[in-house]
Amino acid sequence: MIIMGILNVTPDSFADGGRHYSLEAAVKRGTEMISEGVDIIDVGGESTRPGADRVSESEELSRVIPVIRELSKLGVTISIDTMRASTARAAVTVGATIINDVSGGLADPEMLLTAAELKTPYIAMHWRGQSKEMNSMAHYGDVVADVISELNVRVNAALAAGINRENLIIDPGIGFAKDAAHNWAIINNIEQFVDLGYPVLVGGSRKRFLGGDTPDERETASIALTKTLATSRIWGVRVHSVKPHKDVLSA
Ligand code: PMM
Repeated sequence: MIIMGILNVTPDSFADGGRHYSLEAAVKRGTEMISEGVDIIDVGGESTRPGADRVSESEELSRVIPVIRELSKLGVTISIDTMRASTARAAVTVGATIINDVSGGLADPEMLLTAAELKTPYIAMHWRGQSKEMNSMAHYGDVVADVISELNVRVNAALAAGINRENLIIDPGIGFAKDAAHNWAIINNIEQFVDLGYPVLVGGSRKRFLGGDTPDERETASIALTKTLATSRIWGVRVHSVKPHKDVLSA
């Protein structure tokens, strides 16, 4: 199972906001993750925590591009966490090789076509709406069946836009328009997502459904979650700390 290390170059991400906001701090953390054995570094410049405001394209670019340019010199695989096609394109130009779109192509009508043209792997996450409104969208009949069927729609849209089947990765979008019970139902039925036939990424690290008052207090639960998921057939986990997750995988 691969470990995707989170590098949010933002002042306000829920768990690591402000910690890697300068170029220097972000490159330092990226270098640390490489020494800890990270497989992919996921660089993002826009917080998607519930209630967050959008950032402008120019602000997003000024946060992520210098960091990707520096880290790609170190030879690590980099994904760009963005909902904007233009940001994805700019990131790929300076060395990112994977596009991670939390909106699964819904936020920007150009995204799927851009990913198809760039021929990079594309992570399509389950999403129902922007951070400002997503908590009010957490209504499901059967959450597992509903998320699978909505993800299927995104997969078909991606294929129709010309993204190669081999380049598609899916993600159930833990915490996005979902309450704690929804998130646990998805995790407990994660094999049903694997059965769709695409690599599955799960991003539960330090999210609220794990309990605890602060993101840092959810670290132990995050590592336990990775340990549990390691017994499934998923492709990877998206996490804040790298070494503890690597350690439970090799234990
Ligand atoms: N979660 C966040 C941001 N990007 N990308 C994917 N593919 N899956 C996720 O679950 C996901 C994501 C929000 O968490 P963060 O603020 O810690 O980055």
